Amino acid sequence: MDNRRRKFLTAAGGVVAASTVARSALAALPEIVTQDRADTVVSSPEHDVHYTPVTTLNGWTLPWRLNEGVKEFHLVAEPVVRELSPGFIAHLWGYNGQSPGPTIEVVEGDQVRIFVTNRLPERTSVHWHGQRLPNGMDGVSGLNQKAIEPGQTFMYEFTAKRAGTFMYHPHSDEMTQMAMGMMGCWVTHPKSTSEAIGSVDRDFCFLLNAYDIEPGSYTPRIMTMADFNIWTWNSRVFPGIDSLNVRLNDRVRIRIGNLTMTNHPIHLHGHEFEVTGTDGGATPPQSRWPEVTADIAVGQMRQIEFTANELGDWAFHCHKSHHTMNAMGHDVPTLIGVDHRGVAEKISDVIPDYMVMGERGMADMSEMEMPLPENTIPMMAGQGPYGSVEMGGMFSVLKVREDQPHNDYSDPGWYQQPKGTQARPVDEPSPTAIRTDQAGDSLMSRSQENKEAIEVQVRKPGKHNHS
Ligand SMILES: [Cu+2]
Repeated sequence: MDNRRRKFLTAAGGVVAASTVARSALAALPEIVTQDRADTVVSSPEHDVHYTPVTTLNGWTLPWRLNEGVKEFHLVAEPVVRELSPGFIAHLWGYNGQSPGPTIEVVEGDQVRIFVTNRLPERTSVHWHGQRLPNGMDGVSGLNQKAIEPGQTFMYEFTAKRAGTFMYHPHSDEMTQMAMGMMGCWVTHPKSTSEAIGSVDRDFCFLLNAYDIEPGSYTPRIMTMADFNIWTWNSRVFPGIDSLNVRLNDRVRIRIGNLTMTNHPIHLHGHEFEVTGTDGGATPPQSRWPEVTADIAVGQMRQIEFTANELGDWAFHCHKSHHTMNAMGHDVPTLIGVDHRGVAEKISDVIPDYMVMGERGMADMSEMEMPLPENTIPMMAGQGPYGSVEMGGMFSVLKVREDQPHNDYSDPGWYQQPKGTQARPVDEPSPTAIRTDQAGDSLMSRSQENKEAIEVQVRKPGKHNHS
């Protein structure tokens, strides 16, 4: 959570780039850079760049080296330990120490060479989702290339022809490898800005992914097709997802890719945005319209943009309510309205730790001191300044502040509501409901009167000829 430390680490990590690599070393494979934590690492490019570098939520950007005009990257496919939220870890597969893998960030027209080393127990390949490239570089094992066997390194090489938002993921035993967390973002910045791709002050990216991890276990079940219980952004769940911290009036771009098995309507509070790009490139400006929720289907990417001109802490989340819920929120019977008095005591005689769940709704679950199995997370765990946010999973906060310095992505803390601008309790006693007796009665009697007539019409169509 300490951005100053993060920035320092990135600056140190960035040393891998061009100038420091001796000529003789360029014959060898590029150095392997790995990341051991799930913090958001703010990119600070070594050289002046004409674009705002992308910030990967709870992720990082892979350093490259320049080898005779070619940007060289080294991805390592390997088992990783990922912290999904503080205190909750998963044994996943990913790249360079994390799942998702690092973001690859280049400029339109760059010649790119990516070395992929396979340290998994099975073969793999990498597909560069959405890119224009030679057919043999598309990464479908068996179709475009031989699979990368464990221990092998393959080289992919192509020109980043089109500016836009892309993903990368295996195209070899996909079901297993994607269920285990193998994926990453790819951003190609335009050579220069245009009407279709303007400049922004903040540029964020993340992938939607999901896991099926039994409470108390560490490894996702890979055969699951629909019944996932951990809904994540970049393999993190709220409150483990960092907030998006911006300055008032910043132009903000967020790139979101979906590699789960279902669609996610991503909803932003307090602002309207436009979808300025898809996985096929920038959307023509004439085709854009304002909205507050963008549905992102499986395999799609959407790039949204808005001006952050409302101060505050604005919720930003998937609108499928089960996707803002962590494990333990599933397969629980509905007990609203059921009176449990006495029942819990009786059951406790047989099952010691028995607890009644959800008789007044599920909100209590967020504050319940329920004994959890080892290594899981309460279904709704995030705390806000006014109590539990009663959310988990795919949820974060857009923090808009007047004094957030440019290029500073650190968390400014909770928003202080100006006096008199917050919903508050009212002390007046609630008046008795006005019963609209007359209207109610007449509606009731009318429906009684009509009942027979309707039944007749239904039973004997055509026999009631009023003409
Ligand atoms: Cu969702």
